Order: sequence, then C-alpha cells, then structure tokens
Amino acid sequence: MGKALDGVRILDFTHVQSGPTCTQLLAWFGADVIKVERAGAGDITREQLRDIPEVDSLYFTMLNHNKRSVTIDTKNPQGKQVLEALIQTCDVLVENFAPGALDRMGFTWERIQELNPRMIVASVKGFGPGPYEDCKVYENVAQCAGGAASTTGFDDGPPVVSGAQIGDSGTGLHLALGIVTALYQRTSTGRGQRVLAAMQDGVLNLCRVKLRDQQRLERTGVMKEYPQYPNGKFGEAVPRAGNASGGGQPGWILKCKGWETDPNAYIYFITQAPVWAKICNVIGKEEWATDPDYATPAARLPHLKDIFAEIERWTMTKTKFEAMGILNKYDIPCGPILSMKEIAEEPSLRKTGTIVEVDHPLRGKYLTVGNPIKLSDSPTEVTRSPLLGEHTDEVMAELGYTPEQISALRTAGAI
Ligand code: CAO
Repeated sequence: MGKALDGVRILDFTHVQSGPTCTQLLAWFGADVIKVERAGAGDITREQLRDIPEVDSLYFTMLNHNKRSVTIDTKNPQGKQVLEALIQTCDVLVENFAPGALDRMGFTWERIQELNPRMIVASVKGFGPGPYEDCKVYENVAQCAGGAASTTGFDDGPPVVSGAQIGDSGTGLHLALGIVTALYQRTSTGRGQRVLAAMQDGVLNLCRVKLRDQQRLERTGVMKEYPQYPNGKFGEAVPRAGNASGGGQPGWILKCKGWETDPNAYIYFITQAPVWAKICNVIGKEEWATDPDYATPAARLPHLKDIFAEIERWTMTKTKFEAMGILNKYDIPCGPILSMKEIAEEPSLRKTGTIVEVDHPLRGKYLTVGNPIKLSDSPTEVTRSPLLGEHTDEVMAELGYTPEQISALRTAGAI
C-alpha cells in the first residue's frame, strides 16, 4: 500500500526533540527524510541519557525512526556544495537550529529560493519576532513562557512544568501541520514558503483555555469552577487550578484502594451533570439527587470539596480498575491514573501500533511510541533510527556522485 507523503523529500536539519518529532511524523506518513548530521558527533541526543555505552540513546532512537542519516560538514565549502545539491532535489528543509545558524551557514531564505523556488523552509524557534527572538530555548523554557507553568500546579505551591513535552513535541506537531499545509498550497502556486512554529506560540495555543479564563477573571473577578471558589482568593492572573477539570464539568483526582503504597492508585472522577443521580446512587448518597443544595450544577459548586471527599470515601474501597468497571457501566466519566509501566504493558496499545517494539542492530529490542495519527490508506510501519552516517554513500550516489568523488569528499572532510 502507498503512503500519503510518497515522493516528498525532506532535508532534515533537526536535532534534539522538537524538530525530530516533526520529521519523524512526516517519515511515518511516507516522506523520504534525509537527516543531515555532523560527522563524528551527530545529533547531540545520540549520546545523551545513554543506558548502554557507545550505543545510540533511547532519546535519539525514539525520535528518529524511519529516517536516513548522512554526515556533512556544513561549514566545509565542498560540504556546502553537497547541501546545495540536496536543496535542489528536496521539497522541504526542516531545521531547529538556534536563531541565525542557517544564515551563518550561508543558506539564507534568498539563497535557498535561488537554488530551489519550490523549497519549503520550516523552522522551530523558541520565540517569534520580539524581545526574545534570539534566545536559545528548551522544553521547560517554552512551558514557562507559553503560560503552561503559571497555570499548572496547586495554588499554595510554585509553578509546575508538565511531563508532557508540549514545548518540544507539541511544537513539532504544529510544524508538521504547517509543512503539509504549505505542500498543499504549493500544488496551486508552484512556490515554496517559510513555515515558522515558535515554541512559545505552540504552548500558548495549547493553553488557549487559560487565556479565556484570564478574560473571564478580569470581567467577573471570580471563576466558580476553580478550587479557589468559594473560600480562597483570586488575584489578577489565572491561578493554578490543581486537578480541577476546567470546563463546565467539575473533576478531581481521587485516591483508590492501595494509594498508601502505590503512587498511581488514583482515578480522575468527573461529576458530569447528566449522570449526577447515578453518581449519588453509586456512592450511597441517594438523597443528594434531590437535595436543593446538591441537585443542580450551580448548587453543587460551593460544595465541590465536600462532594469529592464523599466520592473519595467510595473510590478508596475499590482499585482504580474496579472503580472504572463500575463507573463506566453508568456512563460516569472517569480515568485511571496509569503509570508508564502499565501503559507499556497494555495489550490494546500494542495492537494498534501506538506502542511498538523495534529491533536495533546495536541495542536490540526496545519499546517506542508509534504514530498516534492513524490513516486508513497510509499505514505506518515503524523502522529503526539510522546509525550515524549510515546512508551517506547511498544518498550521495542518488545525487549523482561517483564512488571516486564520494571518496575524495570524504578525504577532504566534507562528508
Ligand atoms: N556541520 C557543521 N556545523 C554544524 C552542522 C554540521 N552538520 N550542524 C550544525 N552545525 C552548527 C551550526 O551551524 C551552529 O553553528 P554556529 O553557531 O557557528 O552558527 C552550531 O552547529 C550549533 O547549532 P545550535 O546553536 O542550534 O546548537 P546548540 O546546541 O548550541 O543549541 C538549541 C541547541 C536547541 C538550544 C538551539 O538549537 C535552539 O534554540 N533551537 C531552536 C529552538 C528549539 O528547537 N529548541 C528545542 C530543542 S529540544 O529541547
């Protein structure tokens, strides 16, 4: 079966996490992704957080599946010529260097346009144009600057960053959408264009509801679904809401049987209005279904703390999976707090290819997260990440270089 992006060639100048997540997705959709790395070292993540000496780390392997690797010294004049040949034959150049690095290599937008007017140049940067545009940025910097950290955590504690890599992988996703959109527009214009995904913008996009709340707060001075209501104080900015679920359906994380020893024996419980009577039945508080202090969502808001304490008395008598089984029978929305160990062992995720076992020539078998986006006409087969420079000769030959020329370029240190 063909793939959605068959025939699309990507010159992949990405490193660390944000850029590689983007090009990995494009590779899974069928693009030919040629990753350019520095000879001898390569993407810095190859050697970061290593669990096996001298073997590409899981950090690298899990972000660079289905790609080819070529090593080119982009500062060597002959290396630059090879890059020019690649620019002329690729559709998209993706990069997440520090601001200005591509220009310093000599590959300005104007130069790239001269070489290939159809080329789409896609970049991840920490910030868009503005006071911080020259800064180098990593995941947690973006979470802090994009509004995630100030709105995450508990009211009486410091800002908290999330385990979800919304700054890096989140921005990689945004960039991938920008790239396929630009490819689509090129089918009618024939022209390439620049695509920019700034990490601050990507995080803020994912924190959209918090900017909504900022404006609600300014207008009314209070947000009744926040745990600060009715007893706590609201300040000028959106406060941290703990585990409250935001929208119109109050939720909280509750202890389950075994919580004393298992840090993940918890369940997320949502007191959704249409199933309120069923919730009351399940937890043995039938009277709450008709009591005017509890019967409507508005009446319940000032009592949420007591309500969740009462529900927790019930969840603590069940394991999170037993509670799930019972609550789902009544369509009461809830979710077990799953550990990474439980997720890794979950058979249904293996079956759908969301968790995949991959074999690597040096590290052996390991688990990775497969393509989370499933296309019925473009199935994903996850293949291992490339060794450093594994495909240099192959790609050079495709560009028309003879074995003698390849060997001369190698001697000159260009590749
Ligand atoms: N041959 C020769 N030189 C190469 C090369 C190659 N194949 N590939 C890269 N280089 C050079 C670049 O030209 C650059 O040189 P100059 O600084 O002299 O112009 C240099 O390597 C380093 O690039 P860099 O500044 O991007 O790398 P860094 O490790 O110093 O910074 C990072 C890393 C991530 C902070 C920075 O790239 C950045 O801010 N990127 C944008 C935001 C981003 O993606 N952040 C997420 C990272 S994941 O948490």
